[in-house]
Amino acid sequence: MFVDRIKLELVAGDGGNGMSAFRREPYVPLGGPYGGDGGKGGDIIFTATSSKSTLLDLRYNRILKSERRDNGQTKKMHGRDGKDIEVFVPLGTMVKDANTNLVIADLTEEGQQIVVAKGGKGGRGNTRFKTPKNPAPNFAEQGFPGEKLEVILELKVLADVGLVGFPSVGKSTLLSVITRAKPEIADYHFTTISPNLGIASSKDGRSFTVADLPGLIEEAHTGKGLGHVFLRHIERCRVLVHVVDMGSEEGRDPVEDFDVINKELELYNANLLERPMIVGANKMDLDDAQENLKRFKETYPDVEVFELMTVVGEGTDKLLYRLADLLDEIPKESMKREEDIVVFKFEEPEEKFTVQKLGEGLWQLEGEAVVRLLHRTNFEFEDEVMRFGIALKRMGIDEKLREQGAEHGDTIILEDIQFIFDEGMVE
Ligand SMILES: Nc1nc2c(ncn2[C@@H]2O[C@H](COP(=O)(O)OP(=O)(O)OP(=O)(O)O)[C@@H](O)[C@H]2O)c(=O)[nH]1
Ligand SMILES: [Mg+2]
Repeated sequence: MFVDRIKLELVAGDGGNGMSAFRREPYVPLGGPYGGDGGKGGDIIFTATSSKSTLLDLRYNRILKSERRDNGQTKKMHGRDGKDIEVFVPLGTMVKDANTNLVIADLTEEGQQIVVAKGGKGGRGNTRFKTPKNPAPNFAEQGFPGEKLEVILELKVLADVGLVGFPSVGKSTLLSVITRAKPEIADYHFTTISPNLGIASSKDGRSFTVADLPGLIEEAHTGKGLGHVFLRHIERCRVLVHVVDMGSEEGRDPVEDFDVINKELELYNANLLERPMIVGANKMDLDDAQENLKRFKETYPDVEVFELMTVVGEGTDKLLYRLADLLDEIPKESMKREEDIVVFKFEEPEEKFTVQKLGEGLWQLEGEAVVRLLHRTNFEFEDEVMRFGIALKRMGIDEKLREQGAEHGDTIILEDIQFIFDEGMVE
């Protein structure tokens, strides 16, 4: 089966904690802070490669986790960084955020890379917090969490040529005679339920990829039949071959068929009709074919038509030449996607705090941001203490304390310090 949509859970490694340590050496009497930074967590990186053509292997490993990282060490030693995970995906893979559906990356070029889930930064060791006011800080930062997200990988078939048309008109048969692909061929509708891809070449050796797409029907653009799922693939083809059952084998009128399918393409994406399209007039061996063809040409005088009897492989050489010529004229760049690509940016997780009642008049305050603030404050200085209080208030901590029933004079514990809840403090 051609896997073209897959959901993955990504968990990037957490950063290591910073170290709080002091220099203790016999002949260094006032040894300063000596703790190193924690290492950075591993990233999860996606890389496009032409050596892969499906997302199949990713099916077996739905959760990808990169390494969490070492803590900082004494002697200012930096913790080792976590190993990155590199995920190889075929050209044309689109990575979307599963929750927002935003496009994170569109990997279309060989070697193109993007960090999709970023590992957490390492916490800073106490060496980094040394200031003239506080030459011996006895604290270090915790490592930051790595990013977690769910993504959807979508592979749009990167085919030069897409075969479109009603079911059972002979698209798969055509693919089977011009490439080595072995798609299922049968006289019932929707034999092809996912696209098949093959490589065709003209007699003078110009090769290109051809995708046989599942049959379209009226209202396909609204999801009828195999609907949207497959119209998606058509968007990426540089040239379309509209296969028509000129023999009218199933009693439909090929002149109408052509119009119905074109409308569906247009309703799905108006740009599709601007794409070069030629007609493969198939089943020319059937009785009504010649007459239908005459009518078809009269109705659509500007459309380029190639007569085919794919079942015996007739008419395909000329078609392949023409396709190779058309493809030569269309630069690959012109097929870049029109939509805006939103490049994903890592943002620090939202900083929050929690307030918990420990006992009568006793509260515990926790949270990454407050701890960071605490570490930045030197309580020996009145103005720093003041600034600390104001910052807590701005973060909404006073309000939260009050909400939970704290009163003026209560004791607040934050890490290893205690302070008094002072309602009188003004900004
Ligand atoms: N008489 C005749 N029959 C053909 C020709 N080409 C294909 N067929 C027959 O048409 C039927 C449908 O062919 P497929 O190639 O499976 O059609 P398809 O367009 O891929 O159909 P879906 O996958 O259902 O969309 C099969 O029974 C083929 O043998 C042809 O040139 N002449
Ligand atoms: Mg088919």
